[in-house]
Amino acid sequence: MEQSSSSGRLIKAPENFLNQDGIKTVFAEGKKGRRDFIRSAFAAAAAGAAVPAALAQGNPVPTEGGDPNILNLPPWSKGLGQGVALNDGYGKPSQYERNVQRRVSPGLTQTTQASVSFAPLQSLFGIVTPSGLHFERHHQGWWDIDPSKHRLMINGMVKNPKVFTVDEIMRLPSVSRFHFIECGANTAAEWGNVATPTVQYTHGMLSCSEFTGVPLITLLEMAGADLVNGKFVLGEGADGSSMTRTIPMSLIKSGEVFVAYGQNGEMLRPEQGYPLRLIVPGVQGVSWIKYLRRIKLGDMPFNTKDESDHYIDLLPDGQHRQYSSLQECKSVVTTPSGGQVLLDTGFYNITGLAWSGRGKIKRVDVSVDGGRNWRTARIEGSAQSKALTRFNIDWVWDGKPAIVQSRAMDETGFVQPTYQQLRGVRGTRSIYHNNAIQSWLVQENGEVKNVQIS
Ligand SMILES: Nc1nc2c(c(=O)[nH]1)N[C@H]1C(S)=C(S)[C@@H](COP(=O)(O)O)O[C@H]1N2
Ligand SMILES: [Mo]
Repeated sequence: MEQSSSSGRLIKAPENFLNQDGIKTVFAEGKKGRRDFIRSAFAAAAAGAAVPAALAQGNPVPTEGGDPNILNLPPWSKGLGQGVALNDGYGKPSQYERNVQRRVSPGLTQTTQASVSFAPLQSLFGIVTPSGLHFERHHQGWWDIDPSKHRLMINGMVKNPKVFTVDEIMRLPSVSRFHFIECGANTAAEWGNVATPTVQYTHGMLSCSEFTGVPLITLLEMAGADLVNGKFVLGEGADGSSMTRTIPMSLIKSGEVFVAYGQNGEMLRPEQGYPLRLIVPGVQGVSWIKYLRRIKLGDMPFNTKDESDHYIDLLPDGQHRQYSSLQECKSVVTTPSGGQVLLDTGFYNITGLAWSGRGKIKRVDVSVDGGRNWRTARIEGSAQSKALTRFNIDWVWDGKPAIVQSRAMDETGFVQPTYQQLRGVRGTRSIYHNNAIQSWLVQENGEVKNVQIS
């Protein structure tokens, strides 16, 4: 296990979150002085008081004989640092953060090459997924397409079929919006009581970025679309997967769906569909067509392979549910989560993410006793529609086993279900759209495990 970079963060040391095998993590520093300090803090927190400012700021606490990190002047205080970090013209994270990685699940069967990588949700703050850590799902591999050779065609029920170059699209009025993307198969293994070890593998087919692009309705109008009879569009990708999906005009007319070229302030990453990708807020990832090359307007759903054979839900009565595209209200605690270790009792900040394909997150409740009692968490900043929403809540761990859960509610009043409620409607044979409440068991020895409780 790598040692902490001693950043002074008392509650967690993200640089320690994942060791080489990506499972075990360290959660807090175990130094005696700090322990005592935290102890006095949790009495206050338990009484409902605010966390003392010194703890919140992570002030160093003297150790016996003096802290060598204070007494000895480090090299970086004495010498000349490096020149500008040009590298190859693009900055990189600290070497001490190299365990924060996308990972390929050991539990997934691989064919010739890996086709899914999971985002390290346990190591991320706020709501934005750094572009280099965005999850990936490729049905036929990814490409770095030369934008000068890429075209987007608009055809079907339009008066003037049009072909756009990337430059032409970038001249049009643009929007920039934060949205989450979640693969419909996120959390799929948990249907079968598999209990994947970490939140990276249970929920890591989820990311959130600020995307920039042009509303699809603008392009359709430029092509003279029949907005009366045209009810659905087909989106098609340029990669070998022939990824095609039906998107209802209701989402497009509202201006919500857009053709993106930007992601987190720069051009899309190749893995995310450079140079053009469809953004379909609130809808499962598969409809967010990467390498977008065609939009066809029609008057009925297209019933393509990726919506007739795949991405359908087998219900308890044996019927398949089709076009269940919306990602329902869901949340997960990312700290503490599976694979992490609490090294001591005392104060912890429970934190996590909530999101809903129906709009804004209104409230997130957190339980530390397996759902018997709930407290309402603080929502960080103002919740944005169909974007990840960060929540935090104070917790003082008394060293006894605890089951940590979060339950989100969106602005429509939809409440995230328990496994029992979800299975009551959906049965147990589904793959997609598992939005049940996740439980993390904190054991007496501080180890955190994925458990399912009904
Ligand atoms: N052209 C194309 N678009 C695609 C895919 C693909 O394989 N090819 N995969 C889809 C699926 S199933 C998901 S979940 C998301 C994944 O997006 P990401 O790789 O940017 O995370 O892209 C969707 N769009
Ligand atoms: Mo997906």
